[in-house]
Amino acid sequence: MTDFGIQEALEKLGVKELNEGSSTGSQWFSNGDIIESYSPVDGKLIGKVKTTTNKDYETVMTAATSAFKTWRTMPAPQRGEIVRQFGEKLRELKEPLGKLVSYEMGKSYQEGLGEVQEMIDICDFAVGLSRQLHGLTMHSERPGHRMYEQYHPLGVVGIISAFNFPVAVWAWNTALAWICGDVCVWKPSEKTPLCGVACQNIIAEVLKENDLPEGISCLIQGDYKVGEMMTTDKRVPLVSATGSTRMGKIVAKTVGERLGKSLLELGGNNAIIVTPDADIKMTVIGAVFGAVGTAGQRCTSTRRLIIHDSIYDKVKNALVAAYGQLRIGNPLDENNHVGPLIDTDAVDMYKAALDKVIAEGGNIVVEGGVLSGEGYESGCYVKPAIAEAGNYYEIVQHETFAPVLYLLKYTGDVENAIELQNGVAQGLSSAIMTNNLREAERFLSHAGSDCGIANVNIGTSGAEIGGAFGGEKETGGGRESGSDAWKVYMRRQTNTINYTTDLPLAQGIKFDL
Ligand code: UN1
Repeated sequence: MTDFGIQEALEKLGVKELNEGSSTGSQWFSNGDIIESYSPVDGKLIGKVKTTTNKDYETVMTAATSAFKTWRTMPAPQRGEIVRQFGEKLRELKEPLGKLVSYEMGKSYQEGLGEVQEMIDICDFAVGLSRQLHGLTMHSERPGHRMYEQYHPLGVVGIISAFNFPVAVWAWNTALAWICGDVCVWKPSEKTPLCGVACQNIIAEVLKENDLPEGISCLIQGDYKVGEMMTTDKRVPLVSATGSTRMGKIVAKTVGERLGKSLLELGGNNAIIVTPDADIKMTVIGAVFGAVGTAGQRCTSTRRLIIHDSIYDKVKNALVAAYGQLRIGNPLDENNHVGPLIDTDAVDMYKAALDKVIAEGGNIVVEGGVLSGEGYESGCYVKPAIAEAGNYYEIVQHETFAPVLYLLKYTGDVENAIELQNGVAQGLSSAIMTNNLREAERFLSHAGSDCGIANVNIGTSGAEIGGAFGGEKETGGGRESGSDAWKVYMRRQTNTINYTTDLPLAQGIKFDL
């Protein structure tokens, strides 16, 4: 059987020798317990890494804090040049890295490549931004005074990322943090540690070629206990964390207790509203990709479809027909649409969700189930399922990280659909399918969607890096990636300069000596 070029990809990324070893960066070594990374694609062991101990963490932090002293004094456009070189290396290694993402995480090879493309895009964005870290000037109330504000680097930025975007989310954070003058310490998901090693190898080479300290980019490995080393550490002024709402609440509390900053990208419960004026063909493509792409494991995956009763059966039938065409199997084989879930725990959660929706009164319209037999040996392949449900069901209110789509019906005005769409605890991504201008504008208005992302005539997933990415309510409120998301990686300083020989006080206060 072909290995789809996996061994070659691992070699190109310098990840292969890890079958024996324990590297978590080319400069330092971890000494903790071993994490074995098994592929959900075929259940095989890909490699091992050692987790970061408290002592290792101190080594990393010493490297990071000392690197910050060099890095922050380099002009931002020169830091941009380093990020440009990193983007170039990613272009060269796009295929092997996309392949590793696909093999270690389980998303389709196309989506693996797409993820590396997001990394390249954010590098390009950051390079341009490195000449645009603009502050403001304002007029002082005092004569002969100048007042302005500027942005300075923060320090060490801690990044905790999730398995579902094992490389891109790190790049969204680091590319911006680096041009802002920060250094980064990254804890990738313990489910995708080798993607972390591959990325570290790439940036370490760029830093070495430029005679810069590797501490500018550091890697630590392990589960939440290793993450806690950063969340409790005063030397880490900003912790950017992507993952479950449960995890985010713990991070926010721990970082908040020491008055640090946290940037949270947590769960979504994303819906598409389908109005009577929707283009059904576009709706089906958007909904199916949103629900089954990445096997339903994106924060932006479509979990709910809110369909007007006048077109409900038509949309439902079109969806059932489309689901009938889906090919489930090895994600490296480009003939397949849906790959495996990340692990068998995720499969158990998927099964529990289907049981729960039935128990709560739901009606299954596309049957789920776990696949077995040839090609499905890892036990992680499941059938995408569709259930008719009520928005108030406990399970519908909950984010299940799997390809389970709930169909909800609305009657009357689009307001009723918007109410259902907003009627969950999460607030990440949302969409409306309509050719009716009034409905679209109402959805986008202040009385419309309460999510961080609101789309018209596209699905909920597949956001571009140019916009700020993130959501409200239990999604955590953070914004990453494009627009002015860079500001969170810097500290703002207001400066007032007196160029006279008098010292007038603000607010006209007199203080004569
Ligand atoms: C995530 O699911 O954690 O819009 C991020 C998207 C991707 C990012 C998703 N560009 O689906």
